Amino acid sequence: MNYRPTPEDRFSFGLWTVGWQGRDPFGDATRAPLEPAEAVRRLAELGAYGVTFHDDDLIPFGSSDADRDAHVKRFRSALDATGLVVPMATTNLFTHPVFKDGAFTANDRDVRRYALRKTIRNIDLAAELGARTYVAWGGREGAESGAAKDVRAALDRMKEAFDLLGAYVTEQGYDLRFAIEPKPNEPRGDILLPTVGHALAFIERLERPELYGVNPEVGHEQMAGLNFPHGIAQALWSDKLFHIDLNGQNGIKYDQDLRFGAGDLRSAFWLVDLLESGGYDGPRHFDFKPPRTEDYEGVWASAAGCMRNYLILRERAAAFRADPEVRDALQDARLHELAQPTAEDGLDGLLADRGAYEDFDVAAAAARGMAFERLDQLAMDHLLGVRG
Ligand SMILES: [Mn+2]
Repeated sequence: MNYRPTPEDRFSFGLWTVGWQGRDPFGDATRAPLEPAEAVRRLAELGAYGVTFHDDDLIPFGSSDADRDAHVKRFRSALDATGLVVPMATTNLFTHPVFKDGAFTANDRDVRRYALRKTIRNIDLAAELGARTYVAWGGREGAESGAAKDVRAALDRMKEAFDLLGAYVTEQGYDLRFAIEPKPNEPRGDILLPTVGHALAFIERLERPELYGVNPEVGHEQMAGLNFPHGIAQALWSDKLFHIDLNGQNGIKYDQDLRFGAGDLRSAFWLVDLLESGGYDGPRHFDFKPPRTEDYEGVWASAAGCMRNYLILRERAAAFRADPEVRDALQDARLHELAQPTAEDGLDGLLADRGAYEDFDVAAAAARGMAFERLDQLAMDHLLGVRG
């Protein structure tokens, strides 16, 4: 295997990932700005198929209409020259100080109205560039203190914002769905819709729930100590995995945004196994930050590493599933029983079945081993590359 990515692998990158200059809360930029058109060319050379953007990544905040058109034109020519597509776009509602208390849930009504107009303006551009998914990450929607935010009122405003945006894309006839991106904290002390589960529950309260899904990010769920593949499985089960942000994170700490495969490698293995077998057909989108130690050579090495690790894990997961010994171990672990309904005989059948209770040998069932360790070691052997 050469692990060389091709457009068929559907790898995409945010402009803000390879374009991150390395500015962090403690230090200034370590890299010069990267022209969006240059990012497009380099990503295409590396084998990516798509590029995504926040409005402000492409068009610096405050640009005149003429400058805006020129930026879009340069970007579009780079897309045309390379064949890269724009599967997703999103809005920056967090960098400018006006959003210091949030955007859709800022206490100030004028800020909320401005945030909606800024979003709608970029939705028009997203649709024009052919994007099918519009991500919404509300990094500033939250609080550091108790009384400062009435969370129930804020959720009312959040619902109002998404309902308005859903009405807008419907009225315009855009083929565009929203993907809400959860994150527990950072930059706010606590962010609203902190996990995949919170977002899934919120979506069901919207006027057009079919228009909204989730865009889970590996590191964001892991910052909350959660099992990322489990969250993805529930999103898939709910038909709500509209998009995904792949990266790496080492446990519960600040948002590391490492390249995909760095951080929790076992979790990454199970994630790829799930994405490849679970019916997800969207982009494999990387939302990472090449560490600020790197120059641009390191940036491209980091981007290439994201795709390479995905392809290696995809191969390892396929080998794991194809291994006859794994099939035996899955049998011993009784996965096929979990796939069976518990009471296909219905409630009456269950209540009439003495074997289910009166005659059930509890002690024998309790004594059965589950044989999970052998199964997991086989996965480890495949992941570590010591089997087939
Ligand atoms: Mn992140």
